[in-house]
Amino acid sequence: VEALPSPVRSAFPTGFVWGAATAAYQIEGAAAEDGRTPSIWDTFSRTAGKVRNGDTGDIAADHYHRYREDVRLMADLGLTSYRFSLSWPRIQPGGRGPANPAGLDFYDRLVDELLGRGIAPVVTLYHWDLPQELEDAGGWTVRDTAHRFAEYAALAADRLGDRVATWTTLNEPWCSAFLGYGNGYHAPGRTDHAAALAAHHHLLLAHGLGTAVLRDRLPAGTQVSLTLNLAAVRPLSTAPGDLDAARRIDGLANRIFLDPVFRGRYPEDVLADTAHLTDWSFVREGDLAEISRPVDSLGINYYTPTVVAAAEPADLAGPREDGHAAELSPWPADEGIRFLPAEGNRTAMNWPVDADGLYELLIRLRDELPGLPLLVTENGAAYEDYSDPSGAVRDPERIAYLHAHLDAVRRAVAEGAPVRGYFLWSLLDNFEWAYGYSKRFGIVHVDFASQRRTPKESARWYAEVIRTGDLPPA
Ligand code: GBH
Repeated sequence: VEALPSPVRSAFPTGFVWGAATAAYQIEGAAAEDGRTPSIWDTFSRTAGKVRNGDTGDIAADHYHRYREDVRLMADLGLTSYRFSLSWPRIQPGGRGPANPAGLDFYDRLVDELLGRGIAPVVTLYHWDLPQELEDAGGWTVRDTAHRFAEYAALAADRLGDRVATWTTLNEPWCSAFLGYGNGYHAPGRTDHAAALAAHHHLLLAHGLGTAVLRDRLPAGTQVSLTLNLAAVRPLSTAPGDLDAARRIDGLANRIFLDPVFRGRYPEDVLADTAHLTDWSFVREGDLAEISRPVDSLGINYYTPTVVAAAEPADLAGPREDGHAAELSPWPADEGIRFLPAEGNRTAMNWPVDADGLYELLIRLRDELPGLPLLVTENGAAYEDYSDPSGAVRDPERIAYLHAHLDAVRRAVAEGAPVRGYFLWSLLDNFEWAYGYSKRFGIVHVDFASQRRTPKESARWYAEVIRTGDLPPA
């Protein structure tokens, strides 16, 4: 007799990719070794007042020297894939000229170590560490940086392309543009919304030019992708002002990426909403054709939903619910919009836990981009760890968070969302950007004094999910 199909809620699809993610500046350390030059994050973290406690990525989790041990940890977890980023200033110091062989050697060794343990590498070319020299020449606000990125992509592809089957051009260009150049919470710390919109366009152009280079140089069948931190935008109510606020933020968070990449055009309403900041003359003929080159999948990073409403007149002067001062919004053209916290428990980042937002996003992408494979390239949470006398590191809230979000993925898959895999953020506690080492996202605890790694309870929980291909009873 033929086996009955298993009930839809019982398991993830066969072949589902179980991963964990990291980024170069957040874990590698070795900031001045083997020819690496500073990136904008080295400069930013050395600038007083930018990163909590004056933390830098100089040493981070020392992964540059401990990658073998870290890959062993991944193998112990049963990961089938590992998503990491390449450090541009390690591979191409200064962002121009020939490759630095010593920098490429590191990734070569890492890739071989992963493959030797049956773990598929997923490479992100750009996770925010622009070579400082390129920032000095204008950074992402100038067009040339997109061309420099394509050149860097070629150097990486030529060395690693024979063994890396999945490539992502950019991680979260929203953050690079709007936190980097809009409110300055991230490197390079500029605060100019017109510059942020130019940066946004040049990042997308870099994605398109980089995609062309990868297609050209990589073996047929290599997957090329882009990772976006799309927002699950919800209006506070169905009042027209709240609905309009949701339309505008959906435009600036989602459609400003999805329309150019997948439809070859910028959304008219976003162009109109931002017309007082820029005339968009940085968009040249042919750019949108470049930007909309086909990709093989879309990566989505999701942490918490975005709830918006029309601002009451009194709100316009006061501090925002999300803690940002009104004058320091990352969003260009968000005048008159109020950001509110979603319901739900808060993580250590103060981000509300709301797994339905992930489900909603995956269903939306199922409907709007039919047939495009999706990857959850980041999802996870920062919490305090509790050590018990046996030395175990307990993190029950993280387990609850992961359970709820993986259940959301499973529900979306059962309803036809083509989600091919899930990468947990993060494998290791690491340098959490403007929060330095004060926030821990890892399922493996890192003692930053001794660099000792201790898998948390969430790591054992995740290993069991991977082993069974299913979630345990809640
Ligand atoms: C990701 O960024 C990064 O890819 C990763 O490197 C990082 O460590 C991880 O997540 C955890 O932070 O309050 O107006 O800025 C996620 C960054 C956080 C950006 C939430 C958008 C909400 C909008 N996102 N943020 S706002």
